[in-house]
Amino acid sequence: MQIVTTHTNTDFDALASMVACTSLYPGVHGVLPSHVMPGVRSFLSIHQDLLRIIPRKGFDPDAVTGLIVVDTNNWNRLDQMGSLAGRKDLEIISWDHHMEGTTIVSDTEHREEVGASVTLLLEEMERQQTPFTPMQATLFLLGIYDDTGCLTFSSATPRDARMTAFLLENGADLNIVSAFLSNTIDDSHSQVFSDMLAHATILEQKGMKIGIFARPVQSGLTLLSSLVEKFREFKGLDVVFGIFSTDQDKVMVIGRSGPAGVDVGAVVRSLGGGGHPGAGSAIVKKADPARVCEQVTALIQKFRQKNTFVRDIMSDAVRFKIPSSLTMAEAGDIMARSRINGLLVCEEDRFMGLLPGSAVSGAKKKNRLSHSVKGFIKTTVPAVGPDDNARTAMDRMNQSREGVLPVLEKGCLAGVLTRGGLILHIYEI
Ligand SMILES: [Mn+2]
Repeated sequence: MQIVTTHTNTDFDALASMVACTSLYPGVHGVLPSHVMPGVRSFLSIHQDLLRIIPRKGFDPDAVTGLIVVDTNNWNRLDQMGSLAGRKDLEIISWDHHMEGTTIVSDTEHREEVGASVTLLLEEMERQQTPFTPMQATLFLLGIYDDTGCLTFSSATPRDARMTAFLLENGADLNIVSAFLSNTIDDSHSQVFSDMLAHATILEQKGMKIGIFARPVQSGLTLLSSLVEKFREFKGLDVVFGIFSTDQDKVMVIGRSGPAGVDVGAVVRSLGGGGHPGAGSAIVKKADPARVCEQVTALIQKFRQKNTFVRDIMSDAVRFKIPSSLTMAEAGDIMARSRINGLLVCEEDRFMGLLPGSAVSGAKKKNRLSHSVKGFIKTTVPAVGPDDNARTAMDRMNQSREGVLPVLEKGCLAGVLTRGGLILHIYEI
């Protein structure tokens, strides 16, 4: 018997990939792990009879002659399939988008860095013109959306978007998709979330905002990972780690990070788990929660994403810098000529303040163009230091009306950061 199986805590990408395999490989049966995510559970409660899937419970691995593994490449993440690991006669095919932590050696490997495993399978199905139903299209789309945050995570690729279009062209139902993706939380999860709000430690290190929450929780909570993600969004953090202890010797570590945070996958792999740069988890057995918390804190330092500092993206202030001896008329000329909306006024190198374009038009109206710029400068303006990171610069830029941030070092003008310069950085042009 040839089977396809996937990781425990099965998510929609894993289920969708299994179902795609049952279409792509005739006669293959899906073997579903005992623990599946709640959204997947409720999807299955309605659709199970339409899928060629049997439960893990009561299934005999000895009957397996061919194995397809989807959405993982690690024996430990399968539901008790370890007995197959040493079988030399077994042909193994894998379809996966996890690039690290491989323990399953397969005969045929389809492994590429895309947002969802099912994307790889869908490309193959499109190529082979494998037929599928609108219900399956809907499940496949749930798989892509679940793993890519509806194509918003940085792990999403154009290939995932292309397959999204392919599925929408072939009957995927967005109403059903959104119904299953919205995972409202029950009272016991709400309790954990309010605990997080009250007790999480929030740190700011070199411009990276980190949240760490380490508390015991009751067992059986299945949506802890969405709580961690919701908490990150809610508090506007770069990275959040939830360290949940359910009993004395088992600690669950769940991490979520934005692009300016850490490589969560690398952190949790160091703890024996798995994941991507943006999301991952690990279960540490026989562990002291306080010790795990220390480990996570150290790993955050080790695997933080490369940071860009203001000094890397600032430009020379020469176009923006004027001496305080100029008149408003002279300053107005410079602004018009250079098409800039804010000048940085200095005495020697000492930064005095910013002269906004609006001050020049105001002076013109009131016939004060012959006055010195000194009386018109704004002395308290948003500014950055060369060692601030790009994220801080972005926050400050939000506060700047002129789109010009002076870069100050000990009160002196070290450079300038413009809106345009920041855009070039964000889009890596
Ligand atoms: Mn996946």
